[in-house]
Amino acid sequence: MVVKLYGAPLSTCTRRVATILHELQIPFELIFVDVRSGNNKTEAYKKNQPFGMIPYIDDNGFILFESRAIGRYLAAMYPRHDLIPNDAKKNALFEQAAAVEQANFDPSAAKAGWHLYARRLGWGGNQAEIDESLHILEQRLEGYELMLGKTQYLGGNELTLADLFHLPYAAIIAEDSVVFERFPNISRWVKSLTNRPSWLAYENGVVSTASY
Ligand SMILES: N[C@@H](CCC(=O)N[C@@H](CS)C(=O)NCC(=O)O)C(=O)O
Repeated sequence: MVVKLYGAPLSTCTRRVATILHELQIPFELIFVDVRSGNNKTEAYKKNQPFGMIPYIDDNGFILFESRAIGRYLAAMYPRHDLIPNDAKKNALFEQAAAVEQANFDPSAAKAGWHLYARRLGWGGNQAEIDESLHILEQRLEGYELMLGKTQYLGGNELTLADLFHLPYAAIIAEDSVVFERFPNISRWVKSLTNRPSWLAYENGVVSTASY
């Protein structure tokens, strides 16, 4: 049975998982969860995702939520261990990069990304929230620029899951704002991520993928 991905085609976190599935060449079935109708808030749904959010996966009865945890599980279960290096030092640098994403990128980037995306889709999007979160993000990007001046990717010279975790908010911010433009190393890095086939595959929305 293929991995079942419960989510929505245009959901950012669903696309993060789909991109990782694609990187790992794991076939999957997208099971649409209609969040606009509140299908993610039912008692039945919360048995699998207690916070009533998307996405989660069902891998032959193994249920897992949180997009980054799903990515780590998939990389551990299926071949292609370079996405989470085994070597102790490379692994430590991967963990450092993953922690950097959670501490220095996601809090402001997710907020900015969400409002920019809502604006793009015509669902609103609050300009004050965009401005404030991009201002905070820009300060954190100084550190990113220094890190990416030393290595190709955030955890070293090879792509790891930590880089992929930055998608999709990095892609939305790159398209709908100018905040990365004064950082040449960040611009190069974001471009290298958004040009990956795994990211481009779902640019019109996540779809079930039976083969690669
Ligand atoms: N930290 C979670 C965040 C999940 C999340 O924010 N999901 C959004 C869609 S991208 C959602 O379910 N929104 C609907 C809701 O909260 O009701 C993850 O990475 O999986």
